[in-house]
Amino acid sequence: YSGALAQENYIPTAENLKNREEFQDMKFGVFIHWGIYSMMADGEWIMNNKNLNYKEYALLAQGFYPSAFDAAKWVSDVKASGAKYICITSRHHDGFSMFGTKQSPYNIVDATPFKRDIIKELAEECHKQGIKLHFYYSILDWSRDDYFPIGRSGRGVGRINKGEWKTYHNFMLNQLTELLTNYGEIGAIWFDGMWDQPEDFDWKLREIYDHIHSIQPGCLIINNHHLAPIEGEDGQTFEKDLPGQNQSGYSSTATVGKLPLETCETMNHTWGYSITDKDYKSEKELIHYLVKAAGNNANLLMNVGPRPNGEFPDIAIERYLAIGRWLNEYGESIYGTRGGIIEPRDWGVTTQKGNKIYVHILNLEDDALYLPIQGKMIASVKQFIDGKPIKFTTSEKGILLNLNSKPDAIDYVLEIDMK
Ligand code: H79
Repeated sequence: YSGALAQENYIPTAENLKNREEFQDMKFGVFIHWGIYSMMADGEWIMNNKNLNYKEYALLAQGFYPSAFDAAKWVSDVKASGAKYICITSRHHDGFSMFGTKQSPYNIVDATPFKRDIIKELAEECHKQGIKLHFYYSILDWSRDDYFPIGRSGRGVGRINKGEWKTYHNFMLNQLTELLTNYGEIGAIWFDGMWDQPEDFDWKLREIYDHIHSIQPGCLIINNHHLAPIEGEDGQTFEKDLPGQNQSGYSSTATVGKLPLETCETMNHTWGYSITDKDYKSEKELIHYLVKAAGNNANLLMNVGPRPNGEFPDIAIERYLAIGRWLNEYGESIYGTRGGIIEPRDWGVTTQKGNKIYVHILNLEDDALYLPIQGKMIASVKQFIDGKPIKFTTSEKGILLNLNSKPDAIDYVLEIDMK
């Protein structure tokens, strides 16, 4: 955005800065992709991928009745996973609002027989059970004529370009007002979809960002644009990437800035519910990704796509509970930590908190490990799980740990107490 506002530096409030620290301390969140697309059971992009006429697609809403939806169950399952926050799709690319909005009848309260504001029920349960709530919000829209011009996606779905960007922009501002006034304290607004327009497109982001901060100054603004942070943002997220890597291929300029970091990932292959995709990452792979995120100084936001009836798929619950059991034992080496003083390695990562360094050994074929930490700085090295001391020898620049045998735990964690 090249307007006058862009010249001014954004100065986050003290509350916002505090929230950034708390956000980083949480380390693990649950992403929820749920919408009327869930009924098609083939991911959240089905309208685009199958070139569905958007008016016919919209009729799906009339059959949306998630009879098993239970916000209390969702939030207690999330808590059992060890996650500290939820980010839910308030409105995805299809343009359907999963909350009770006055800005368009195309929403869960007005367009479905269910008529319940599931975002309201979820917000109340999150506040009650002490889970932070973030809202995913698509900045592009495949249903509205005033989302102009039609971008790279959502073509061929029967839309007419009317060229009323201003009304679309106001629509978003008004919806954000609703999201930030009707549901209590919101931890973050999480934008997605900027890739839909050319890079020089003027989204008037700074107006949107300032609008959000004028309502809830403490609310973090995160935008999944895979660019360097833009003025007004409070965090940086990387879809399917550890910060700075470019495995997803969404960006070749994924500059890692100084803001709190997050990575989001799917357990299977789609974000929205898929009835055919049962290829779930293993418990070990998921825990490794969480640990690697922490070692890269980032949170992990791990997705679930609930069924059309409102339940989390059984495998997703199993995996969340497995992560939760692991965090019950090892959480101290994850929560509240920051990326370690040693850069991520092939064998694993380090995290740190206060005068403690946690060494997370994920893949090591040896029974010894060299760490570039000066021996004279070290008070003790022990196994995290039982406090058993680890012998080491010191060289000029570092220490060589004697592990006795090749580590075989999912994550063999050592605790180094620094002097
Ligand atoms: O909400 C989930 C996905 O639906 C959404 N982000 C996560 C969190 C997402 N949308 N798109 N993508 C992820 C990947 C983007 C692919 C693209 Fe393209 C490749 C955009 C531009 C090039 C496909 C091809 C769409 C336009 C051209």
